[in-house]
Amino acid sequence: MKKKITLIGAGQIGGTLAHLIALKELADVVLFDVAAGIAKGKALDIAQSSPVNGFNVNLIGTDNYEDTKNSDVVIITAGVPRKPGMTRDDLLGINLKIIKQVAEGIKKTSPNAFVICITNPLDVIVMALQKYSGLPKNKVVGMAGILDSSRFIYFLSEELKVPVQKIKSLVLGGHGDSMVAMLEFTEVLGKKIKDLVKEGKITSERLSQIVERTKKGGAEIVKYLEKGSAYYAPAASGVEMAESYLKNLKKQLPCAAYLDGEYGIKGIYAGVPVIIGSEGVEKVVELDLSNDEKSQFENSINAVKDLFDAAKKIDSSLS
Ligand code: A3D
Repeated sequence: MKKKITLIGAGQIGGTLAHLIALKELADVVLFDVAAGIAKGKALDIAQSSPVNGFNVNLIGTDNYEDTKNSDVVIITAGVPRKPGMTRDDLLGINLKIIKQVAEGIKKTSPNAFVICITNPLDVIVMALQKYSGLPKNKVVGMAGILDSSRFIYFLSEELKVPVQKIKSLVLGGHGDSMVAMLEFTEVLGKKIKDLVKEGKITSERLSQIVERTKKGGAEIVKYLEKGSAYYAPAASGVEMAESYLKNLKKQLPCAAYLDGEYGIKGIYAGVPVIIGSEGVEKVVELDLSNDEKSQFENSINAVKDLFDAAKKIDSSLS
């Protein structure tokens, strides 16, 4: 039987998700948006490309949660994106309200779905989504680390003139300026990046600049676009998570997952490597972090905690 993916939010990322899912024939797609016309228009437009691209996927647009019923995967991008000069945290108040509505909608219609949240500020919104919906913590997860890691890998590949496929890395922690590029786990052509620094292939200053550019990777695009934020790479990252779940690929992917003592942290969502398979988040992978990475990671977790405290002030039901 064909799988069903619902996309809550049919904006820039939602539309791109729908297109990628259709091209991959991953599942039938329901595009849901409070602006029903946008959801219907994009679903129809993508469906009309099926004779050209030769995919066989059913696409519909709607503003009715009944149409999303019994989805296998729900990907949430409902909310407001950043405008130039805004931080992700500036979106908190408005996106919390939106996510509360969404949580109620999916809890009623797709309680067994694997739910991927993309709405910012990511770590706090995914945590609020889990609390509002009451869905199991292993089935509610946030997308950010794949995107941040992908940006870092791309920048390194440009700098070192090495294909992206030959670079391994991961970016962990909260999805904000405190995110941590894990240099001990960064390898280029099988060599640790730190050894490339020692060999003089890249200076530590240049590497630091690339890490900084990665942290500000979202803002760089917001500045160019002027109206809205990145969507191609975020959508590609969301699809990778959905695919690993639907096909039980058990890929290890950096995602915002609920921490229950892993890395010495309890009761909060943050970016860590996880295994995604048919049970959802099947395992949080605990890496042996260096002291420096550990302290940067803890610093990032504290930033997420502070923002969650701010969320609790906005809505006391999150306490
Ligand atoms: P945009 O193109 O504005 O689409 C958002 C859509 O959500 C709009 O079509 C709205 O009509 C819709 N919407 C608003 N309220 C509701 C609701 N209650 N129910 C259903 N739909 C609703 O934004 P976008 O697609 O560019 O970005 C979506 C979100 O993703 C924003 O919060 C961004 O900040 C965030 N984002 C996250 C990342 C991460 O890496 C985590 C990257 C890029 C963007």
